[in-house]
This record gives sequence, C-alpha cells and structure tokens, in this order.
Amino acid sequence: MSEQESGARVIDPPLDGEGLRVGIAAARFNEFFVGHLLEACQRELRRHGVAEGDQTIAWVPGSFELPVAARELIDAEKPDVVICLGCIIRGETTHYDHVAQESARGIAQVALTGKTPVIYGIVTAETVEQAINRCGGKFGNRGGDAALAALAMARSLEQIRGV
Ligand code: INI
Repeated sequence: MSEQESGARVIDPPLDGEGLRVGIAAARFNEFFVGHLLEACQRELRRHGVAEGDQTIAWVPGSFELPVAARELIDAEKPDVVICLGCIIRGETTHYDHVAQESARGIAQVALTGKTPVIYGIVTAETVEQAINRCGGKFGNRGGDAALAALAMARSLEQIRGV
C-alpha cells in the first residue's frame, strides 16, 4: 500500500551517505576475514557518498572488545552511526560461545543505552568454510550489508527525530 493510500507517515529514507560521519570498530582476530568485511563495508559506504575523511576505523584485538570501542568512538567522535565488524569461528572449546554472546550483548547494550545506532557486523561461523561464504564468498559479504544497515539506521533515526 502506498503512503497516500494508507495515510500513514512512512519513514523509509533513501540510503544517502553524503555528510554522514561513520565510526568503524574492527576486530583483529581472524583478521583475514575481517579485512574482507571492512573492504566491502567501505566500498558500500563510498558508493553511497560517505567521504573517506568522515570515517574513523578503530582496530581492537577481538570481537569481545568491539562494544567498548563502539562506546568510546561515540563519546570521542560523536559519529552518526558506528559499525562493528568481527569474525568468530567455533573452535574446540566454549570460548566461541562466550565471545559471540558477549559481543552481541555488549553491542546491543551500547546501542540501547545511547542515542547512536550501532550496527552488528559480526560473522559467527561454525567452520572456516561458513566464514568464507559470508565474507565475500557465495553468500555475499556481511561487511557490505552492515554498511547498508548503518546508512538506513542513521537516516531513519534522523527522520524519526524530525531532523
Ligand atoms: N575473537 C574473535 O573476534 N573471533 C574469535 O573467533 C575469537 N575466538 O574464537 O577466540 C576471538 N577471541 C578473542 C576475544 O574476542 C578477545 O579479544 C580476547 O578474549 C581478549 O579479551
């Protein structure tokens, strides 16, 4: 149903990145994969008009550290949106579960306790093959998806707030 037919106020802005300031927190662990996520993320941001000079990239040791980096980027740089990129691959112990659970919980907490959208761009994979498929392989690239989600959230929140 179109906006006119329903009479509803519809918030669905175009993904225009011009003038947006973007923080990116990237986990060094599994850097080979995260590098591919970052590449696709920046490519998508660029394609939608986000200037290179409006991006700050903060590398941290692993996905567990992403929420803290996101919070600090928000405090220091006041970006319009922060994107967290990481890759967690299951090993032989329960380490995977702790890192996966806490990074997701932490990112949600930073997003919900602040006013800046924080995008979850972490690939969680049971195997290296699953990771390859989501970091530029046959199921696409979650880094590019994260960039699109960032643009959508930044622009939607602007409109919801009536900016
Ligand atoms: N960090 C990741 O980003 N991916 C992983 O797969 C991973 N595994 O499996 O251990 C991982 N661990 C490191 C963790 O994120 C922290 O950097 C570390 O525990 C220090 O706090």
